[in-house]
Amino acid sequence: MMKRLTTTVLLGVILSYSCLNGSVLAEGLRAWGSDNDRQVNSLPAGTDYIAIAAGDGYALALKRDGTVVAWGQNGHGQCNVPLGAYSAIGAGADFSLALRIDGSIAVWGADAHKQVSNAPSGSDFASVDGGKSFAVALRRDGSIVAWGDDTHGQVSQVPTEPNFTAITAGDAHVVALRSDGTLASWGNPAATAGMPTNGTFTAIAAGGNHCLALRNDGSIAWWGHDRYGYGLANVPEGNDFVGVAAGYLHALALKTDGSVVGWGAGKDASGHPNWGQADPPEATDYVSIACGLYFSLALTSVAPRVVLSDDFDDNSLSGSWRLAGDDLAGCRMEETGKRLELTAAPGTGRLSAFCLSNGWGLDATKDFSFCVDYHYILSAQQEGGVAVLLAANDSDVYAGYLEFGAGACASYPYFWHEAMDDTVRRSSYVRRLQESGSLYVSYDATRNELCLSAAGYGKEKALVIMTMPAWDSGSGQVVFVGLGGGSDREPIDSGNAYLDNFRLDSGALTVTCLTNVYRFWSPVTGRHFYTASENEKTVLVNDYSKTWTFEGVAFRLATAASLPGLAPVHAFRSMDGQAQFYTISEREKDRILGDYAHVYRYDGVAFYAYPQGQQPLEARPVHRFVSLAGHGHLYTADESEVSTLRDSYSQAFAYDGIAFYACE
Ligand SMILES: [Ca+2]
Ligand SMILES: [Ca+2]
Repeated sequence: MMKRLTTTVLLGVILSYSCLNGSVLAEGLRAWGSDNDRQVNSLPAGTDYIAIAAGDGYALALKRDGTVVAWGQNGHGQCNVPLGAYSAIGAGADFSLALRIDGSIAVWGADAHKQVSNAPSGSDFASVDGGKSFAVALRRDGSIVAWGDDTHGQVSQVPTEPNFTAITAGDAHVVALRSDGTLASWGNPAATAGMPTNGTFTAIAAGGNHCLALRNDGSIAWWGHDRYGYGLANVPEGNDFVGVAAGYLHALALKTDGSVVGWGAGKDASGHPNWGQADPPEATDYVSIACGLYFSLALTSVAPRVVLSDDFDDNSLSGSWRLAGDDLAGCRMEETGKRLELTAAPGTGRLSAFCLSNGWGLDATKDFSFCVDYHYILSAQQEGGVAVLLAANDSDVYAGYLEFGAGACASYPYFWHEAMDDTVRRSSYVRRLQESGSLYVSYDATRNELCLSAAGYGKEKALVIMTMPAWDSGSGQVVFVGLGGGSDREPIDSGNAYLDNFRLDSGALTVTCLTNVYRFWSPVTGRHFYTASENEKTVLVNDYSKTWTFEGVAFRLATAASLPGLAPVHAFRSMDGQAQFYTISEREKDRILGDYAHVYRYDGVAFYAYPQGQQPLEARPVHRFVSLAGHGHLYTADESEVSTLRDSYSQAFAYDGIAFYACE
């Protein structure tokens, strides 16, 4: 087997994404091709990656906070990232490079040609890359330095001029880009032969024995040697490319639409060295690309977290809301006529009804903004109005709340707001001219400034500016949203008062209806057992401790489908009651109901979690393993347990992938 180098580079690939207000674009990892060293299937979790680099059988990723993670082949310690904060990374065949935030170079891993121990000192470096057994670095002044193996002059033939803007190392050669857009390459003559000498280029990549460059018209140039005839010269045509990457025997290009094409070895997966490394998963969320020896790696954009909105059009209240109020019989708020309508029967005293956020709240340590359309018809007979509500406590909204809305009394229509906390009650009225419009609520957490408006978000448009009321809240920094209104003794007819098109435009949602899922292990049967029931947990701990060892909280899941993206997790139990099985996949559920009805009985929806692809940024993957000794399934959100099981217990447990994403 040819164990040669590979390298990768991704260069200045900047795509623009439109994201929803206030959301931060995060980037995740995707890999494909050979998984011999688990470089593909053991990708680090999480998002917030800003750069990637791929070595022979391992890879590096840089996070926004300056940490570097490494995974895959670690025979030379290339994955043992030294502690520190970094600003750039590069991968050699089996050694790693990174720039510390002070601009100095860190190198670790294989050192056969002193590619680690001979790294230059100084703190004026802008980028680094590794070849098979040598490395190259670009200084901030545009000059280049190389060290390590010099068999092909890849170190000694470095141009001395200081006008380079990018470097990339192949097996035993280097491609560099000058500030005027021209190319330079040196080292292994076979790999550098045929370099274009005309034209202007914007990106470069160096592979095993070949090179790639992106012309400023968006097309791709290739040169070098296709040693084993894998069709490296078959570069894709077109002028819509924004990035290139080169592996040992394959190549990738990133297109303006966020898709990736591959060519060379591994277009299909029909045997060595065809591992599918040049066959990227079809998607348009690619941000940048890198090639390893027989695998490929990419940064992908992660959709901004789902923002809650509701047009109230289907005439049934979604799981995001629940009805509340002091007299729902006399005064109703219901989704009907494609809106959230308030009606009231003639009654005595003040009646109110509202839809309250069901199991979600807004994190008031961060900014938030939301709006809702209103309509309240002018009528001399009616008193009351429609309102948005912020509450401190979702089980007792009257413990502390703020209401802001539109209403009318016998003489005139008005906006009002009312803040309630322990001791102070404030009300104020402002005349309004329109019977229909929008209510806007926005909060600036830094200034602790809450703006209430009928004209838009922010201080400039506010009717009322106030600090967040000092509620004595049981929920910490979470506030709950309500939509509703009320009547003061007078009937409200259908169509006279309603709210519509709720939209959360920014803000962090907090799931508030979470439950602990406890895990037990039986030394008798070797099985794991999960329960969200405090009673069951207490009974097992107190009365069955010989049979069941308590292992603590496994993860925390939602008890209601309170947020967009949450889906039911179905529970099954074996006929003898000993084995449990959970799935979020409706298809898997149906298959078990159909094909395994003699093994499992359906226990219903146990809780709610996120299926892969719908999870918010902070959700935690729950991994599923199956016991090879027939002891059922194991679920864990503990990444170190996942590693231990995969590294040391692969004879006992087979990894079954991510089952679902837990809220915490
Ligand atoms: Ca509507
Ligand atoms: Ca609805």
